[in-house]
Amino acid sequence: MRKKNAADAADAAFCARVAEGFVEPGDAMPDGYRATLIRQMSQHAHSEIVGMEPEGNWITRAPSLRRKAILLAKVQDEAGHGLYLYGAAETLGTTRAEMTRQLLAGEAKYSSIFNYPALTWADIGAIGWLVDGAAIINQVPLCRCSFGPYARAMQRICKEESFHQRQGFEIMLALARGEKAQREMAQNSLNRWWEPTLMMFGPPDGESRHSAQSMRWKIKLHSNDELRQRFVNMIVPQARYLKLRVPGSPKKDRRTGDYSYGPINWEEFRNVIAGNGPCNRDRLRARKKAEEDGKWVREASAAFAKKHLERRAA
Ligand code: FAQ
Repeated sequence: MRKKNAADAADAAFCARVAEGFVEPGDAMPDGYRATLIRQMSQHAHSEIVGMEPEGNWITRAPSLRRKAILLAKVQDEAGHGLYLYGAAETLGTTRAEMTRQLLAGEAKYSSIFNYPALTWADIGAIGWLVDGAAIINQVPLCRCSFGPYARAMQRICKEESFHQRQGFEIMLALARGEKAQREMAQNSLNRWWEPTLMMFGPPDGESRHSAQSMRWKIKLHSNDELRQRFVNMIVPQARYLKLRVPGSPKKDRRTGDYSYGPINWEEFRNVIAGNGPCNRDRLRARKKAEEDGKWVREASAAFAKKHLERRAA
């Protein structure tokens, strides 16, 4: 009993500490706080890196030089986001090698959304508009999360995500104003990406095992369902502007202003995060190949850094 009271007091003291300002890497923090941050930040970093795959697949097939240059820059941005996040997670005592090992061994998750294929050019529009749109809704609050390096990484990332969402919307706009076949391609993409995008926010609040503690620690600022609703409220008017039909025909609640959505197939979500989505195996195979192919580059840069340090010491 005395032990429990002491643990509760320590937890209350840390929650009070979190309310005062950013926690920095050298500060005292509970083991659970550190472990939760490493889990979430490494999953987030893996999502950025694996998230390059569906769009990267379209760089050689972009319909014009302008589209190709923009897509190339966007995919490079995602790589940069992964690096900021791995770097921020490393300040908590883990290493990039260990995080990569966990991803390749299937021990660490990455966002469910990247296990769906990009089948048409309109999917590149839908990924920018919907997936980056969801990422912004989820990540803008994280700029005010309690851990300094994560919050600062998110500030840089969110600026770039806004550009990503606009480029996706602009692709959809061009298709929506195009010929019948282009409008159908855009509608078909929205139909396929809508539900998987809603799943990105995580399971319903009643089934979210981490939310309560993460919100106490300000690692998360809003619940999964709150953010999902914000996303729906943002996208429905944009879809109407594009003259596209959102699946499920959302209705506005006059009292709250919220649009309805769903139902969401949570069985499919569980199946995808268990490794059985349409592209899970391809995604991990590509990461394993990249790790193997990049081995000589890592060895060469480590040898160069060692030589440089030795010269400086001499
Ligand atoms: N996919 O208790 P909760 C992007 C897991 S970046 C896979 O609610 P939590 C940019 C969860 O890990 C997208 N797994 O969990 C881009 C946990 O399993 P665990 C990534 C999911 O952490 C755009 C279990 O379910 N963004 O898109 C998912 O409190 C275009 C129970 O769930 C972030 O990572 C899911 N969707 O809340 C890049 C943002 N949802 O670990 C390229 C930061 C839940 O116990 C192209 N992360 N799970 O085995 C977060 O905000 C949170 O971690 C949530 C999940 C909201 C994702």
